[in-house]
Amino acid sequence: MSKISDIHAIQVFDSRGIPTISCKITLDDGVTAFSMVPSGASTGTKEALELRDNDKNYNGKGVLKAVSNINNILSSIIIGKDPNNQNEIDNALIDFDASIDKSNMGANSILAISLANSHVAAKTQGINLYEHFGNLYENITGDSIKTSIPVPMFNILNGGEHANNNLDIQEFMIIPHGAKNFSEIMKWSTQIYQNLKNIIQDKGFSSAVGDEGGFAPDLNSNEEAITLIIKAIERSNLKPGEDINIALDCAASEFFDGNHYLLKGEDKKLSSKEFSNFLSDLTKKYPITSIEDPMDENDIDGWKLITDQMGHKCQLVGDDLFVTNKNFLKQGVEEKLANSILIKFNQIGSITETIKTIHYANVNNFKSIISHRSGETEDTTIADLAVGLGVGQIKTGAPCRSDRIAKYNRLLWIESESNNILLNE
Ligand code: 2PG
Ligand code: MG
Repeated sequence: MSKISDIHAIQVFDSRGIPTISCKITLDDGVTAFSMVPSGASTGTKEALELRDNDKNYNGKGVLKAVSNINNILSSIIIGKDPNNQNEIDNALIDFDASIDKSNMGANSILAISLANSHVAAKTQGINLYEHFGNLYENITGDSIKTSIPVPMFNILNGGEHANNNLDIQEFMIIPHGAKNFSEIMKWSTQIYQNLKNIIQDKGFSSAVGDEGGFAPDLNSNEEAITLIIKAIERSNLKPGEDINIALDCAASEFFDGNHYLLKGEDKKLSSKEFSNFLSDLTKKYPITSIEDPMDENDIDGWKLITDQMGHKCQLVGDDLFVTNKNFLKQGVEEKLANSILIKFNQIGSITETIKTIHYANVNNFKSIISHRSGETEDTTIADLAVGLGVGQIKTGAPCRSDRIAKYNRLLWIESESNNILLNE
């Protein structure tokens, strides 16, 4: 078996021009692989710590300390190990860091190694990365998994922290659930995207895009955003509700003042109950089948209330609420908060822990959605993760901008090369 012979990291830049880490692992048989780490803007407070330099360079956002932790400290723990033992490698890094939130070495340093290791392990075995992730799931959890191509949620209108406009809701997404395969999904979503662009321009709004590639016009209300999307679907000769559903990510922690949800764009100040009713009314008028972070991450009573009110008919996704952490998910399962979890590996900081969280969700009938961050790179690992673990859903932005499209293009290749992997139903 080949062993890890070298690890080297450098500082690179993400889709917002902010520093991040890229890591290269070399094996003694000469095989090499790279990783790049993503970064969020609307982050949950309980996420693992992303180590930044906080000095005068790069507005404090440099990651040179984290890079040096890889090159000068963590490499010595990992060199000589068998890359196929992802579990052992991740645990060695986590144990060495020894903090709850990976704040000693930085979750970004640990994840950079964890990701690069999964790539190099797949390469040296001569298998696809998604196959390797499927094998890892079975080895780590003892349960089997069925690979499948995920149905995406395309974020075609951006608001909140991801855009400089007046929309309070962060993401307005389309789910092409009626398509027969992934190629058709891309055909439909790009058509809708282009039609939405024309509709926005015809109304005299700017068609400049936000951080995740969706348009970011100043509209009169959050509801207007949904009506424009419905128009774009119909202009594409597709049927809202039948071919295409709608998903929202409220990222509600960003507009909760401790007591109320403040919809500044439409001058509304709503209690948890009123905001839950506001969302419930939208689901009655439009084919909205998934709502992420409809409540603030600490508004546990609000989460209970909305899960009780809508959990039986709508996917309610905990992102900031669970931060991909099995312990917080456990609390959610026990207290009946949400019914699904958003999975972002940099919230927890390693592949092994990500797999364990997804396994816990599977066992407890929670759905998992693999997700990008608003700060992304050309790294496409999440596409393979979604396929290999067969979770059925992915969100990785609009069908626009290479940092987003790279993941969708990877899924097109997987579909074209593996006839036996079908779209998740
Ligand atoms: C989210 C994500 C990704 P960020 O809230 O779901 O869309 O945004 O990476 O800024 O946390
Ligand atoms: Mg979110």
